[in-house]
Parts: sequence; structure tokens; C-alpha cells
Amino acid sequence: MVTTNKAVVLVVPTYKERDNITPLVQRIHHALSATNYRVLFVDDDSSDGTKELVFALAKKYPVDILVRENKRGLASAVCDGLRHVAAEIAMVMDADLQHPPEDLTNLLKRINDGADLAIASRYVPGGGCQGWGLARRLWSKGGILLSHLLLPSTRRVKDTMSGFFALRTQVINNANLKPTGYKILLEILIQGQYRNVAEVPYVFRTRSHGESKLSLRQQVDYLKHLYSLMRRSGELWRFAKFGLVGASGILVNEGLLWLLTEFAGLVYLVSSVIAIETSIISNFVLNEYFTFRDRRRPSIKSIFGRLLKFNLVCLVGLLINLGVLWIFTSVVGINYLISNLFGIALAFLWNYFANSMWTWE
Ligand SMILES: Nc1nc2c(ncn2[C@@H]2O[C@H](COP(=O)(O)OP(=O)(O)OP(=O)(O)O)[C@@H](O)[C@H]2O)c(=O)[nH]1
Ligand SMILES: [Mg+2]
Repeated sequence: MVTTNKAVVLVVPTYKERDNITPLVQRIHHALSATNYRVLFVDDDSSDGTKELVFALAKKYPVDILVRENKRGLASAVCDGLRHVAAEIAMVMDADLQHPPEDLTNLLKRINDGADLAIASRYVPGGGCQGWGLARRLWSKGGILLSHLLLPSTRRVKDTMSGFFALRTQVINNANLKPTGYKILLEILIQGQYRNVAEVPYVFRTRSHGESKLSLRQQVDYLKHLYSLMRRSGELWRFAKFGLVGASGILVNEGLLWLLTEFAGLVYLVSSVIAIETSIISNFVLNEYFTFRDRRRPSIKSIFGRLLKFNLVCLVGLLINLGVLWIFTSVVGINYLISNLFGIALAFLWNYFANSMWTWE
């Protein structure tokens, strides 16, 4: 059992969770009995008796409730709850017992051991999901992969979609949290100030009472949220920079091809090989000092390592471009110039993400 003198507030968003509240509060109380804790329910004016039940339980347990009228949304509910936390440590969990309250103590232990943020994770050894079908698994894994691709600073966290975590409130004291949809942790990972992040395994349980509020709308909201975080964290600008550098490479390539062929008397194919490699090198230098400036490591050895990786990524990009050009033209029957545009677009995406994940990891 974990004990701490520091006050802990556990924020629990609820919408129509009446049948889960009593066992939840009892299990939390059992798990945190040696801790100076309070539970703060953030309820969006549920009409099923959830609020009334919390008021009744407040007579016996350390629970409070914040009722939001005319407002809906999980992430914004959690944010509103976190804004009311005056304690040094805040925790967040769902109300439907899919996040086992017994795991709260593991999270708290990691915070007491020095973590700024402790995340209950389904994707570290010992973690998992009970009763999930293929579609839900794919959505979860795909969502995490997208966050890793688009928001590099989240890559050190395996379960970026977790809704079960603990943090020192100083992590978010100066953060401008603007959550959309469901995934409050992503917002904190991008906007919060922290150093040590710990992930603790847990098994996401099946819901036994009440209804899921998860819908297609949340998946669309997730994409909007990722876009908004990319914009606010500068990742969208990085993507644009990579595009600008790519465009400059076309100028270098064409210019050198022309100069070497017209003025140095080389056969155009030989000029082209030199022009291609020169544009790859000029793109590399610009990406190193402009696009990925914040992620470069200065040693000579690592710069050459990155140049090699960049060359390999570009080579695969070239093959992707050619492959798409051939398939769209010869197999699908689209005009070759239009097919080439698809090839360029796919190769560009490949180049960006492969270089972001590997060359400048
Ligand atoms: N305050 C508030 N809470 C919400 C809202 N939507 C969901 N919740 C709560 O957020 C938690 C997670 O919602 P769920 O619908 O269980 O989402 P999920 O766990 O990802 O999906 P399932 O596995 O299908 O249950 C639960 O405690 C819900 O009651 C909302 O709009 N407002
Ligand atoms: Mg749930």
C-alpha cells in the first residue's frame, strides 16, 4: 500500500454512470485508504441519478462533484476538473471500472518516486485490453501510431491514448490546455512541462454497467485534435519547412542538370546522377539546420550517419514514386503526368515521416 502525506485529488469524468459509482468509490477508498485523497467527479448534468448518488456518497466518503450544465465532452470535463485541483498531485480515471482503482497505488508510487507524470499503460509488458475486438484494437494502435508520427515529442510514451494517469499539478500549472474530444493526455503531453514520465502496466477491463459514449464522432474529433496540436506545437510548420526544402531541391536538381549538360559537356544521364545526389545533399543540409534543427546532434559521426539514412530514405522514396507512377499508369490507366503527382505525394509523405522517425528520431 502506498502512503503519501501529499494531498491527492482524483478527477473522474462522468456521464450517466449511476450503476458504477458506488463500487467505484468503495474500491477507490480501499485502494487509497492510507492516502490524503479526495475524488472530484465532473458530471455533465447526467439525468440518470449519477449526481444524486455522488451527493449521497459524499456523506461517507471524501468525494466532491462539479456539475457542468449545458456542456458536454470528456476531455473538457477533465480539464475543468483539473483546474479545480488545489493539491500537489492530480489523478484522472474513468468512472466505469474499466480502469481498475487498485492500480491507482502503482501510479502514485511512481509519482512519489520522482515521476512528474505516471501513465497507466495498456502497451507496456503486463498491460492489455480485455475483450477488445479487432476493430477496437486497430483503432487504438492506429491512433497511437498517428500521434507518434505527427507529434514526435509523444514518442517516448507507448500509450498516448490512455485516460488513466497521475501527475504533479505543476506539470499543467502554466499550460494552456485546449482539448477537443476524448484524449486529454495528448494535450498534457504536448502542452505540459515535465521531465520524468513513467508508464505503469494495467489491463483495461470490459464495461459491466452503463453505456459507452465512444462513437465515430470521437474518432473525427481525435483527428481534429491531432491537427490542432500539430499547429500549436510547431509540427505543422516543420512539415511545411520540409516541403519548402523539397521544392528548393527541385531547383538545385534542375539547375545543375542544365549547367552540367550545357556548359560542362556531360551526357545528360551522367549530369542527372550528379544533380540528384547534389540536391539530396543540399536538402539534407537544409533539413539538418532548418527543418529538424532542434533534433540534430552535433557530432560529425552522427551527421554522416544521418546523411546516409537520408540517402536511403530518399532512395526508397524514389522507388515509391516510380512504383506508383507505373501502377497508376499501366495498371489503372491514368495519364502518366497525373499518376506522377500521386507518386510524388506518396514519396513526399514517406520521406517526411521516415526521416522524422528514423533520420532525426
Ligand atoms: N463529464 C463527462 N464525462 C464523460 C463524457 N463522455 C464520457 N464521459 C466519461 O468518461 C469516461 C470514459 O467514457 P467511455 O464512454 O467509457 O469511453 P471509453 O472507456 O473510451 O469507451 P468504452 O470502452 O466503450 O467504455 C466515463 O467515465 C464516462 O462516463 C462527457 O461528455 N462528459
Ligand atoms: Mg469506458
